[in-house]
Amino acid sequence: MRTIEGSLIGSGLRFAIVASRFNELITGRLLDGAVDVLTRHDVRHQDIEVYWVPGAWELPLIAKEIALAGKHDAIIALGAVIQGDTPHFDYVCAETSKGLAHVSLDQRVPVGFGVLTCSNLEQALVRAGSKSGNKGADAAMSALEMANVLIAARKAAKGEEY
Ligand code: INI
Repeated sequence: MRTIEGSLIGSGLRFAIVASRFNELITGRLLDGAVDVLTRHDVRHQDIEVYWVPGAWELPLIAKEIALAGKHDAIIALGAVIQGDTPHFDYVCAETSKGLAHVSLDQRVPVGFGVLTCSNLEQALVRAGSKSGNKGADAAMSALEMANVLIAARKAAKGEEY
């Protein structure tokens, strides 16, 4: 039996974070959480690039552009979509999540999904660094593990040491 898994070692890996300005009170905290996880796992500051977009809807396009450039081992997408009185929320959530999934699968790059989809601001706040942790940090942790497991899987597929 052989097991292929990703370490949580970040040295030498490069990450792009795409964050949306909409609900920046929340997304700023998600960004802090993501950067904190990466740097605590030895990712160098110069190996982290942060891109800002207007809203969650715009995350997939910039994520795709980053993926196509091929300079990063993983992308972390951060956003906060909060329900209003109209179905707008559903469209933004659906297309953002679908778009990011497409980027990941089509471009074969890990995309950490740190997009909150909440009923109200309070729900978002508890997921952005208080009672329910920090989903930006969680997305960064997943991206770190995925970057490493993808490297290992590619080596294993070529019969190399991983
Ligand atoms: N964008 C968000 O990131 N969060 C929201 O809660 C939100 N709401 O509620 O409207 C939102 N809308 C903007 C959208 O992402 C686009 O930026 C906008 O439609 C322009 O393309």
